[in-house]
Amino acid sequence: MNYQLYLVTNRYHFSDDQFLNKIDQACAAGVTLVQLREKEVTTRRYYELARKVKIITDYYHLPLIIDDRIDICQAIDAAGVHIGDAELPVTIARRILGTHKILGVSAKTPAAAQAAMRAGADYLGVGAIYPTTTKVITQLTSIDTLIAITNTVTIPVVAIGGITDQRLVDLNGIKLAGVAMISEIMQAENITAKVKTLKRHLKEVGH
Ligand code: 3NM
Repeated sequence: MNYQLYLVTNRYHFSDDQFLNKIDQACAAGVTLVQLREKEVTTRRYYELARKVKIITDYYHLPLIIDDRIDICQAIDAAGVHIGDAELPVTIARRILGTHKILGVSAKTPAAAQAAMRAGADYLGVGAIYPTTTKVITQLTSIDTLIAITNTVTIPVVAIGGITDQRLVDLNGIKLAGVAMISEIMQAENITAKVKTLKRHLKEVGH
């Protein structure tokens, strides 16, 4: 798994075609994995969108992670699931998923990160590192806490929340597997140019 530049989706006001097009552009330009993140949609709608997104990620040989929903992940044979505190406990999610699917878990403290790792998480999402304009229930997690988490776990850590191209320099030297972004990529005027710039700057700051 390559977590370097993790695109998390948000549909905003986009039509399905626009939404899928944006994901396609981001994949073509170099994001390394994609998470389909849907809230407040029916199961059928989530499933149909997931199927369409998986056709794109399969084309680019990129893993697709499904936010929250183990059943949707299994229904479309996605690479894995990302869960937070409001979902099933990590051990139960792992038991249902089996060992071949990726299980990502949100963690905001070193203790929670340790617990998630021991319970079977494959990677951790840590945030929100900066205030985010995206509709999400979270709280800020300081850079110091992010560093403490990277120092206490042996699984990959991905930073999320308000991360922009300009802020990548702040993450210089932190043992991250990658960065996850919604608005910086989904809302970019030119997604291809944005993703290419992000990739270049990630390399410059050692990620
Ligand atoms: N999870 P943006 S912050 C989906 O803190 C998500 O766990 C977060 O969106 C967490 O890149 C967040 O637009 C939103 O700030 C990320």
